[in-house]
Amino acid sequence: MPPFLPENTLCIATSNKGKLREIKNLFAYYSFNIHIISTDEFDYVAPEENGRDFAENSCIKARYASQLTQLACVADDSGLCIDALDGQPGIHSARWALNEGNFDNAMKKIFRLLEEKNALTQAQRKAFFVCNLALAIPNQDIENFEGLCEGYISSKMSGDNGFGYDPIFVPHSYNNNNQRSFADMQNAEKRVLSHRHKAFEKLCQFLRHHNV
Ligand code: ITT
Repeated sequence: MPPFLPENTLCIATSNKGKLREIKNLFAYYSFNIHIISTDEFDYVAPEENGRDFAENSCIKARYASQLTQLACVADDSGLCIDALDGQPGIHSARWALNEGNFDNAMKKIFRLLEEKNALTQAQRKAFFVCNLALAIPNQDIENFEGLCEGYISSKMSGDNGFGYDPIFVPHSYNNNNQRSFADMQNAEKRVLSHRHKAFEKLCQFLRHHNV
């Protein structure tokens, strides 16, 4: 029987170095017997993300990469959703940073908007990260896997690890009494708690089910 994944290879479709590092680490941690490559090895320019939600956007990216490479491709669409800001920046998380010039400015904008709303307590600053992973395999139906991580927006940036909005997001966790942000955590600790890991666990189950 031919392998479930063409060339026994899975290609990670992203132009975001932080995501790529985390997804590669997840594949290494779960030790699959497949080749993991990324769209860095191809002439890949991310397509326009004009979907209405995370799932539509991850499908757009995975399908596009799979057509380009003729390989099984995993794409990640993710973002930070803040209750007091009606779920923003949400699917526009990357765009906010682009429009503001960088992530520091985007995080400052979030602080400013929350202050304007007088959202000062942890409960008022509730937020969650979402990750939707899409798996596109040539000539097969596309699959989606989603994970969430709940927490709140801190009052100042903290930590040098991770990427993107990690310095202002404090995940809820039994051993996070001292309110560390994702950027304060080592890779392994973020990996366990993260939205990306939760989506990845579902992807793993699917791959194992198909004897990958
Ligand atoms: P690709 O589409 O090429 O994968 P992107 O950066 O444009 O890269 P998205 O459209 O999914 O990716 O945007 C997600 C945004 O949310 C992006 O700005 C990330 O930095 C941020 N983000 C996603 N997961 C995150 C995490 O675990 N920690 C911090 N920020 C995160």
